[in-house]
Amino acid sequence: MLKRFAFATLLAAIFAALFPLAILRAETGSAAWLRYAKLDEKTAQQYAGVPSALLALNRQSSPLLNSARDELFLAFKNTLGRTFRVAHQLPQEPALILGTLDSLRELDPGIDLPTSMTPDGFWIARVRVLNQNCFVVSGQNERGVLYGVFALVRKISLGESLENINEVQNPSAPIRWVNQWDNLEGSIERGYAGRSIFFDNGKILSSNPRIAAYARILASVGINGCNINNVNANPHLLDDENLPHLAEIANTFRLWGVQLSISVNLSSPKTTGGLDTFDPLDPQVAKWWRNKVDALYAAIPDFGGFVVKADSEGQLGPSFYHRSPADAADVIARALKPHHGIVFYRAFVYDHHLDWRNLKNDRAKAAFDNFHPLDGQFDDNVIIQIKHGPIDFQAREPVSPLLGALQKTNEAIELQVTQEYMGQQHHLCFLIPMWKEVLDFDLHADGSNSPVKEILSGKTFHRASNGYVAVVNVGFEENWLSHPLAMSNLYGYARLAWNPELSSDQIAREWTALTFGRDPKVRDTISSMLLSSWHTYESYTGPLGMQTLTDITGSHYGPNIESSEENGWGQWHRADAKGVGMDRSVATGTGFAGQYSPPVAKIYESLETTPDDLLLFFHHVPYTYVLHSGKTVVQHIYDSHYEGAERAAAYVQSWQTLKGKIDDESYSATLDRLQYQSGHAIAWRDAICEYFLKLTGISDKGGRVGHHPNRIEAESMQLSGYTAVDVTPWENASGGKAIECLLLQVCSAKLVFEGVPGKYKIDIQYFDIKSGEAKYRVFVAGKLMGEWTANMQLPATKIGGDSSARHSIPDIMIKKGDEIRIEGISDKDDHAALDYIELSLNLQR
Ligand code: GCW
Repeated sequence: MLKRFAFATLLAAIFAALFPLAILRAETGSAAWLRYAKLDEKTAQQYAGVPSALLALNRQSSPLLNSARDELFLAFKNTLGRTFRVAHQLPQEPALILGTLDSLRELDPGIDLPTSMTPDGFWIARVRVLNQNCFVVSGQNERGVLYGVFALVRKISLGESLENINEVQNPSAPIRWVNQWDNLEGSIERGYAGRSIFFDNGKILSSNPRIAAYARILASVGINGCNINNVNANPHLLDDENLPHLAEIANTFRLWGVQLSISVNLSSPKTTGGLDTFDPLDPQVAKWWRNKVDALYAAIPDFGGFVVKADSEGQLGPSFYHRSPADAADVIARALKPHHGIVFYRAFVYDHHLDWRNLKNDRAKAAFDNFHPLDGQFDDNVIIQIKHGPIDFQAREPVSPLLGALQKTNEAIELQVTQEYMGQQHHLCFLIPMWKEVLDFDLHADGSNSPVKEILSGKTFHRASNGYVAVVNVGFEENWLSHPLAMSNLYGYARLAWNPELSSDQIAREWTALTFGRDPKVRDTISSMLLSSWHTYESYTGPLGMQTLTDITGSHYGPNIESSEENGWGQWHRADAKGVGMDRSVATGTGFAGQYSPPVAKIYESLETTPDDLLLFFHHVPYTYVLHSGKTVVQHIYDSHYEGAERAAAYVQSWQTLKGKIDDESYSATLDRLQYQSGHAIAWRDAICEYFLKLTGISDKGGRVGHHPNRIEAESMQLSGYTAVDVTPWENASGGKAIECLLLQVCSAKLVFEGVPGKYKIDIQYFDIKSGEAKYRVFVAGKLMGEWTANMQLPATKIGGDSSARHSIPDIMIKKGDEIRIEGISDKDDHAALDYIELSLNLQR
């Protein structure tokens, strides 16, 4: 047996040597961008001058510096095949020195150190130390040293030159956090990559190795804090028996310079704390928070603080006692203050029982209305955490006016890496270009030039604790975020929080090279897909600032246009037969535009100056209104959905050009997602276009909407076992109908082909319900041409916009008189439902 194994290994080695392409390792994605793939000889050669002696200036054993040193060893070994000789004092030869600025100064009081460094900043340089030519990786603090190491090894992985390097980098802002919305029982609110890595069944998974792996990934891109539980907080996390487990997580995080924080429920003093009140102005309540916080800090001396969601979406808050968010934030902040802890108080406070009939009501106004009057009343260890747009992570929103309105209060922007409204990691949607637009947007907050990124860096209003938070929601799936390209959003978020001046292009190219290698073809193809993907998604979901047009009261995934209307949630687009859009002007609408500073308000107040892509966010117009582009609103809706769906289909083709250039696992997993996305984009396109065609009665100049010459509705086929059903809302199935197999047997739908003989692509639009794995088979002239199982794990409980999916079979020869038959076998709630088939003649020879 052993012999056989050795022989196989030998064969594999010979094979790998002969066919270098074949050694593309199978990858799970668990290493994210820290793969440290081996560099080719030539690239590796340029790092020959990096010294092999390593001096770590590590006076006491410091966990952070140990991590920095270990990371350096690992990266050099894997990328360059090199190892270091560890020195305990400066050797008589060039050395790589790791240490803080202070420890360098101690080693060589004459050393020329940079003077411009801020906490967490780092310095990488070739410099003379005690008359030796050395290579220094230093930090303003220990975390900075670790960040310097990660920056150095990133440069090496990217093949960048280190010659004459002398580089100082400081973070743009001190707050660079992530939030997880993990529940104690192990699910993750708006998480799309499996169960929680932190909790299961009410228990804290404190020794789960994934926690350390996550912390390392976060540290590698400069993230310095992580809030681990859902903002809809379970008060029991604060129970005494949980503290040792939280402490264990903090110990793990500490190795990577990541501070731990948790979400707390403002009603805890009453719900779990034994008091009969949670009134923030009650002295007993203040005492309760002090005691809790003191106990926490006794267990975790560097605990970060709390995140608070209150008076929002059913969470209790200070309004219960007619107190303000400042009263609530400050009582907790004062308990944390002696320990240097902070409170992130979320500005996502709105009434979700708004009267939709009142045209002056507007959820978009809520954050500003609630928090702007309190500016100056928050303690200095409170940070107001503000979603980037005034609604809720839609495909396109204007920048939240509150970001420019808090001048005497700390603030952090909240972004969303988890793709709640952006395709839930089943769709490719790289969000960096969207965030860049937000960060570059000039709010004219202090009269002149004040882009959001400068407000967040604290520069505009001289705030010491501003910054960035992103809701990430990684899960137990090996590659963290499920879609193999989705980690680009976490990478990009962190890179922007560190340096918002980086371009989307640079971020996309860096991430691609680190994740899939430096082959120029791979790098160009993937980064260009990433860069266009947000616009693509926006085009086939909700363009012109209409919002995502998704199922607002359900999954937030597939199309459901009317779900936004006639309810209190306030995500209205106000589409009726005559016009569409929310009038948010001051003159005739809700007045939201007036929350911006005058130069910005002026732009949005007028129809003429509002940019097309936000038109319907700010104005209600007839469908025949002509955009700056020269198109009418309704024609734009049609065109953008068709263009978006075409672009989604083109991603499949682009990706297919990479076969053999990246590892097979990542290649096929991504291909599956992109193929699914292109089918779902068609479902989106048709739902929105057919809806507006019916509503407006205005036909599509391109003649596409309502005309599907290649399409055969399943309900019009000859059915055996299948039954035709009406789909609600009607636009989520072609013709408003589908067929489903309610019997415990094979059902079938068939037709006799009477068209032009030739090679066809057969597209089958079917429905994939989460619970159950229905099976499908396609026969042409009695021959099996394709089969698949509906097991995509979509957030779908019924036939409709969430479940609509497409399976394509290319190049099938079909002759006149051939029978085309689809068979379906249901499983649990998945009734092998079918919408239609399309037969497209392959015109290429
Ligand atoms: O958009 C909503 C989400 C909720 C989330 C909330 C929030 C955690 O649908 O799931 O709750 O935002 O940000 O608090």
